[in-house]
Amino acid sequence: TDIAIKTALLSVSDKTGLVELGQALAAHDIKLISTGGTAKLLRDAGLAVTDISDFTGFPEMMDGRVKTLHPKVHGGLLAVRNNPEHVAAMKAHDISAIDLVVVNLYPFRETVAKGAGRQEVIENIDIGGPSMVRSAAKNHDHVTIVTDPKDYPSLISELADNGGATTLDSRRRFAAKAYAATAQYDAAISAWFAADLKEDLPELLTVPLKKASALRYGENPHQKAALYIPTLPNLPEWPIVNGIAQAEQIQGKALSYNNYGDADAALDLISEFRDAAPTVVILKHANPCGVASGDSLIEAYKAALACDSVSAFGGIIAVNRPLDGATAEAITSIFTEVVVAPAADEAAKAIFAKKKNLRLLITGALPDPKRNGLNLRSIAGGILLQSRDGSLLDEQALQVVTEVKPSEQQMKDALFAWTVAKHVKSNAIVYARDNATVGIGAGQMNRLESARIAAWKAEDAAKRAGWPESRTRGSAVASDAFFPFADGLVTATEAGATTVIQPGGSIRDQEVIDAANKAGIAMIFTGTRHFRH
Ligand code: 93A
Repeated sequence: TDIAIKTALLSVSDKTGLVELGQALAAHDIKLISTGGTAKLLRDAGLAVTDISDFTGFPEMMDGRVKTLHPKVHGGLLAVRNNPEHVAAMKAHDISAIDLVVVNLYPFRETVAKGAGRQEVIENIDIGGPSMVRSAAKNHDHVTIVTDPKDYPSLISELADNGGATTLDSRRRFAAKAYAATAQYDAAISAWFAADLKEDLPELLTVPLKKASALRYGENPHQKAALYIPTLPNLPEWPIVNGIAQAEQIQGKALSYNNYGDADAALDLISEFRDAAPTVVILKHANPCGVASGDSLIEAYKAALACDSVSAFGGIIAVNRPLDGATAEAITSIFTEVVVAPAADEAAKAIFAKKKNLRLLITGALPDPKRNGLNLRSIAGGILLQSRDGSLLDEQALQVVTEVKPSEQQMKDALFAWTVAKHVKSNAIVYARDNATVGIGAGQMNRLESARIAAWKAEDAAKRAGWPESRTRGSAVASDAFFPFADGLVTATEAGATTVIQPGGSIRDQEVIDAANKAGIAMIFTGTRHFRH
């Protein structure tokens, strides 16, 4: 099953390592055939090359659109060498065998990414290249196909060790990689069409994904897991952003499956504060357990921690400013799993260096919270796809529905609570005061219980800290969806909330408004809900 290479066809856009490969092939007396630019480079390096037009007997034509699309090429690739009929056909039509194909394709993705116009993008859809890749890969019993310059060294050493021949095992591996490459290539083209046609959710979802790293395990140790990242061109509808998957890990153990999910949720929330005062998010199990803004990161961290210092143990932290030494010092005073920051100064890095397990992720500039995007979720037998919840507030839609109007600070607190509530699992109730959350109720099956839990947690925090009263007194409370009954709102007012922000839209809205008026508090309707399941 070892096949000695006698003839090689080289046609590459990325010319990295080409000359070294050509020299290695020539050293085995392998005949080289090449297309225009590739042939020129090999020839300039002093190698003997047959032009593809001499091989096919046809000129390269139509701006290079037709170079290798010829029966002499595809017959030479597809012929089964030990099939008498195939051999007879080769003889009859003067087709000679091609044993090795080295191809990489027109840079379609890169052309889209650099913002090229439609015509240039279309011209960079490679046709002849993928055709050769597919022909050679199909016939891997006889033909070797290499599509990635990173594989040249292993090909060169295999030929050296194996007397100029390749093994079936390596031809199969190269073939599998080759089909993955053409599949990704076509998926990128299809995604570009969907974006060009302004299809938010395309007819056929083709997101080419590449395994970026194997994870130790999934949500639990008995589950397998890996991180895949899209290899799409940068499209307005599906923009590639500085996400957690792209963040640079400065130190600490490898990220786990759960770390990725939590760090992503933390980054998503801190991004809402991209243009705000210094802000810190503390998060556990995809839910924030403290968020605060302040005059400095350290102040914001202390205020965020005060919301729920118990849950913060083993938490994920995200900040919206370059991390400084003082904040790093405070963070390391309790066990923390992951810290996500746009940047970190030397002092902060030095402090973290002492905590070997702490993972520090540097994201660069925080992504735009309002950006387009897609959310995927798998269900048994399918995948649910939705556009990202990029909206936050339509200031025009805000409506004060009570006799009492919120003060400026109450409005500020209400909007702060609303922003955080968007990132809390439903049913979400968030109390906030003085630019900090003071009680968060997450993930309950009814809204009343989320309101109770949040108030209870605030009370518990006050007891622990020795404050005279719960900080829900005088707070604003946000609900991610409307109150279906007045009871949730009553619980919040009993806890001392003086402002409520919620979408509105329940058939019992009037009941809820009446309860707010009776309690003498202000209520704001946003007109938008933010379920997060
Ligand atoms: O325009 S094509 O789709 N038509 C072809 O027949 C063809 N054959 C090879 N593109 C074609 N190629 C591509 O040309 C290869 O995939 C490779 O990317 C590129 C190499 O061209 P050159 O050797 O002139 O730089």
